[in-house]
Amino acid sequence: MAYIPVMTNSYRTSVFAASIAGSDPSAGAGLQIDLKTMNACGVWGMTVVTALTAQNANHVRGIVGVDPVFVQSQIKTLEEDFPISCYKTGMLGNAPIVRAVAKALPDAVPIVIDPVLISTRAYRLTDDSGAKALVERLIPRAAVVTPNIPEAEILSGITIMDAESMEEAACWFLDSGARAVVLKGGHATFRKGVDVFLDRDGTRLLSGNVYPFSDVHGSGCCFASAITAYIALGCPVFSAVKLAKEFVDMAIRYAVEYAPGRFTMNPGWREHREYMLKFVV
Ligand code: PXL
Repeated sequence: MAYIPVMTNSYRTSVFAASIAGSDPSAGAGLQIDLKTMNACGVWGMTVVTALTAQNANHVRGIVGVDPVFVQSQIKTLEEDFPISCYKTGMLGNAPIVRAVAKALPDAVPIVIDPVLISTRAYRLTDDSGAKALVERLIPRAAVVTPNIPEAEILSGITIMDAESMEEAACWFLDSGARAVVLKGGHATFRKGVDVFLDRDGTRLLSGNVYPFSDVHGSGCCFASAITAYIALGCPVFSAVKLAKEFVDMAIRYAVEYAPGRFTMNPGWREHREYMLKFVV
């Protein structure tokens, strides 16, 4: 029997990031894709569960919210042991959970807020009072907030129908206290695929590739988790957003058709690409 030396890596040398979000058992979105993304981007991802969903590639059949006191306890317990460098919030579900998260999060740590309200298949994931609490309690603390167009419309009350109203909606997030916003252009009927990034230095437009699949499941979760990982690793917010766009572009290019005609993000695109080069080419 051979003696195999093992390289150990002290947890003190790891960089930690945590996602506070709902579970998607199909692993195409929610906590599961967040964890895969953070891992692929080089940080140790952690998860705080806010809700359980019963869902597959086509339907969300049920949602059960976690007791807000227990959500708070999950965050506080992690904080006792781990120097978490950046938090991400996703599906929070309702106002009591949003308030519990706002109370438990430490002041000094950057927070990336993906204001998840509606699923890719149009199921409501956070109710109206939850959306209101998000605006009052969490958006003012965001290092960056990453709404898509329907979410920005619900939160800001601004109808987005052209480039000008999109920039007006982006400004609304800064006026609400966020330090930066990426308003994603994937749902736009004008200037499709162009995101608006806004911080106190002004507006920057970020364009990306447009792919032949529509609504790839988990794209918003994957994007916000990649931003979270890069901020945890020390990137300034705008650089983290640009790197996350590159990561997401590849995760879409290697999207997995996990049910007929249903595509989901592939944060494991690097391994996938290596495998294709080794065995398929
Ligand atoms: O993609 C948004 C999203 C976020 N979080 C959970 C989800 C979904 C979409 O279905 O299920 C738990």
